[in-house]
Amino acid sequence: MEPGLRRLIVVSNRLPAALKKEGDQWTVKPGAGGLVTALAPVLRNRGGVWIGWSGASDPNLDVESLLEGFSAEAGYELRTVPLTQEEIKGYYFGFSNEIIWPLFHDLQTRCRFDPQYWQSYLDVNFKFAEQVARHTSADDYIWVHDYHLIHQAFFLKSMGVKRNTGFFLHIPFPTPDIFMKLPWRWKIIQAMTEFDLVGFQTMQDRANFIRCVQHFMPECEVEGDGAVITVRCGTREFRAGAFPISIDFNQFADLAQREDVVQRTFALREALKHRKIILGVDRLDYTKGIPERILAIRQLLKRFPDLKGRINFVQIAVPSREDVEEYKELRDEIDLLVGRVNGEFSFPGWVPIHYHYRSFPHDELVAYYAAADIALVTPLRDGMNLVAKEYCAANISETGVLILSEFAGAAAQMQDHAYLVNPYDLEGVARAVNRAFHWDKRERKEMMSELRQQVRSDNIFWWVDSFLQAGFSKNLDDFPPIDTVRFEKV
Ligand code: GDG
Repeated sequence: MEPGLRRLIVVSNRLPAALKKEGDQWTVKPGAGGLVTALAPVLRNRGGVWIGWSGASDPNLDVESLLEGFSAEAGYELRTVPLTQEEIKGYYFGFSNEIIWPLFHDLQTRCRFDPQYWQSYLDVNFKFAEQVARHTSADDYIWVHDYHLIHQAFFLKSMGVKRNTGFFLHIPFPTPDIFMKLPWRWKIIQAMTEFDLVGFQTMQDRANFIRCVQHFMPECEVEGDGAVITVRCGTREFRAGAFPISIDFNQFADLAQREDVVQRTFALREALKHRKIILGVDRLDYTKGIPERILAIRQLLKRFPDLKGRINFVQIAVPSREDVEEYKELRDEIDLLVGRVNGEFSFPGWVPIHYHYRSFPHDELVAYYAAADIALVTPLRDGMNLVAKEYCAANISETGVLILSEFAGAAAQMQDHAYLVNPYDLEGVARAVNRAFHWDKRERKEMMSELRQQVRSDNIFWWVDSFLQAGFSKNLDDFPPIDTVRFEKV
């Protein structure tokens, strides 16, 4: 560790490595997401610890020893928080995924406000906080991730453990009228204000949060109007910031240029007879707007029949939360819709929708990005949406068009050069795709090169730096506004 650097402690629901049982043997698989890529060097350099659940719920398993080898290789420590099946059910599947996830995505009718979930959420948060207290010291910086662990700072304080804490919410923060539906709204807001820094994806999310804070604590005053502001509530103060997450641009751009990926890209275009490829890539989740997107493609083919035989819509849906009934129903709904639209329009030699329900290896995904003429990224609501950014980074020909939901956090940064749509407006999405289909090359290049420039500069490393700087720095002027605010500013 470099002298003078504070140790970084990352706390998240899952560790950056997952335990999997293959036959009788447990193996450790490293996580591959952008967050791990960005945080790993910082953790190595500062000396760090990642605290989270390993994914195993067998009480007899010696998880710590299984992770030892991984820790040694990764160059930072991993500490696991053991959870029982019951705890996972209440805290993870229950409170996190059946209450906070739908509510914060404006889908309150999907919430199940079961009081037992709340108790389990508190118990597990306490368990996490105990581990954080045990494995850290007062000089460390604690960075907590996401909605599963909102009560970390609250419990650390209640144990009398003094730490410098930051929290980043990866999902949106809803407007007060939606947030008010949460039976535990006051406790959640209060717990969020216990962190020293609270980070959001966009200025709009932060504005929503501040309005909720001021509703419950009218004495709170806001200072500053940049990307990071100070909130004073009597003698206590904390910071709130907007830090739009991003991707490792070079990783995607380099991969798209690798010889075998270039060949795979060409093979994909060949297989689809050089028709224009419209691409959707999502975890199979009801927030991502997949059924609406398929209906928009149907509308496209009805309204613009000259496109029949000239486009292919490729939807990659990665299995997610497969044990949950609602996700099974969504899968069935999509199967049905794909079948209907294909049944309605296909003719010999052409099927409009190619639907893949599985996870692709990273390089194959990049080949799809590079081959696609149009990316259709139309979530009903999304914290950021990394697919929008990955598509741009991998689109090395700079001739692709990004059609983006105005309800994705990414829209705040990308609105000037993406084609913004309302995912509920099927006619509007169909018209956008038709326009993108006919757009001339010069115009597409202009837009895509601007988008790529933006993702290249505000990448995942910039994101980590800005958050940590806000966690450590004293001067608010270091944080000018970072994205254009479409609706409202605080
Ligand atoms: C949450 C927030 C926020 C997808 N298909 C494959 C595959 N993927 C990868 C993509 C991308 C990731 O999954 C999806 O990221 P998103 O950002 O779109 O969505 P969430 O999973 O909902 O993430 C979101 C994010 O946190 C970060 O803060 O942006 O708003 O909801 O990276 O590449 N990866 C591989 N094969 C696939 O088939 N290997």
